[in-house]
Amino acid sequence: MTSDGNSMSKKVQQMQAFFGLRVTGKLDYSTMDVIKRPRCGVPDIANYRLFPGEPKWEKNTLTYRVTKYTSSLSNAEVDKAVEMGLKVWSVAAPLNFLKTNTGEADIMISFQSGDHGDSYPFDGPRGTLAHAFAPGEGLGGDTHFDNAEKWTMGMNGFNLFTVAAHEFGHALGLAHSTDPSSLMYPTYKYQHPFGFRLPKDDVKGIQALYGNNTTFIWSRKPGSNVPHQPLPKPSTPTNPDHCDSRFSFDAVTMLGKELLFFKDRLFWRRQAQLTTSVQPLAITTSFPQLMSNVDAAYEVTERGVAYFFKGPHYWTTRGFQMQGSPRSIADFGFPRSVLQIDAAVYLRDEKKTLFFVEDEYYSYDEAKRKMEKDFPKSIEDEFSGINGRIDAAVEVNGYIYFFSGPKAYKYDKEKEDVVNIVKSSSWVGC
Ligand code: TQI
Ligand code: CA
Ligand code: ZN
Ligand code: ZN
Repeated sequence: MTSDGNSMSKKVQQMQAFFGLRVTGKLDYSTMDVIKRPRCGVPDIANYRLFPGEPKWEKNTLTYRVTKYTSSLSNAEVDKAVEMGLKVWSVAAPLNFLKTNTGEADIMISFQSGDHGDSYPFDGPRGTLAHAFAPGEGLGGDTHFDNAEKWTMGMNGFNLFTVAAHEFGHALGLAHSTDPSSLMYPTYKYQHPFGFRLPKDDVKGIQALYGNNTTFIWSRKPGSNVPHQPLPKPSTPTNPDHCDSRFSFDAVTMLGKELLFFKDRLFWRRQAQLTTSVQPLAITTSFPQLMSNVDAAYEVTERGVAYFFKGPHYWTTRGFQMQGSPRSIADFGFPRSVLQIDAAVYLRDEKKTLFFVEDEYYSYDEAKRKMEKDFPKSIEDEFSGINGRIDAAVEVNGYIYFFSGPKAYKYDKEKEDVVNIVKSSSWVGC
């Protein structure tokens, strides 16, 4: 259980405390009961363990906050290690993590020395490295790191990403695994943060608690290299697959006072302020020229003109009225290499349209009708909290909503950060 193998009794005590057992420091029957597990070599046997009572979070979006940093690393390094340690879990299960800098977060993270008020004092260098509380109110989910350790971003000392990823497993409800290749196996082994893939056993564990995420709709644009799997058949006729938690959009735009959502051959229209359930229509009923699979759309409110993008072409409309024939997206000043746009959003105050192409974006000055110089820029660098490809984007009440796979991010331009994440499908009444 320990990083250095000594102080067995202390470890037993600690484990007993974590499992809510009587703290004796001795390996009695009830303690053995908790740790013993069939260790058979049969493949495909799950080795992960949950905590007694199987505590888990009853919501998918959790907040976290680092309240006390360490002198071993810069705050930015700690933030990065924490973000990456959480991401390990959010790519495996439908979980979202939102960073906050104020108030009470679900997962309060801090570096602590010795006694720190939770009756699990730290023990100086080595021995206990960190601990996390299982999901729940108050201390639940909170994660403490022993400030006496030499925390590093590399291979020397203790790698913060490695320990954080393990602790967050506990904070989400996973106990230790008996699979030596798992992240939740109780032996420290340096894990390289970049390109880290959560071992199978840990994936099984987190999905046992939160269900499975799905990787497949993340990039479903034509030309994307991810193979398409059909969505599973809806279980009831009144539960069409746009209510599937994996549902994503192709394009979203305002059109007059309405919001339009496009997906394959369908679109939904709803009032911006209402969240009543809406029925999809065939795109051909309103925009016969577009047919299906719209890549991006935006409206320049003041002009009353909207633009729809599909491959290297775009169409112009006034409301639902199509204007003329399709033109080339080269009109906007894109480099020749851009043959398709992922998403577009018109920013009303700035009078600029942002175009998202793979992991970069362009800014188009609608007043000058000119692409701005110094673009493209990296989406990840400029929009904190947004990563991966963007499917669709729209501005409503001054917030930018980014749709990326099954997730919709509410982005606050002033705070320069994501302030909420919901399921994309919730925008069409699911
Ligand atoms: N801290 C223990 C841990 O998080 C706390 C602990 C001991 C515990 N027994 C437990 C938590 C039983 C839940 C259930 O595992 S630790 C590793 C290791 C530690 C150990 O400081 O010993 C890591 C912290 F062993 F996996 F490397 C992080 Cl990664
Ligand atoms: Ca220690
Ligand atoms: Zn603590
Ligand atoms: Zn552990």
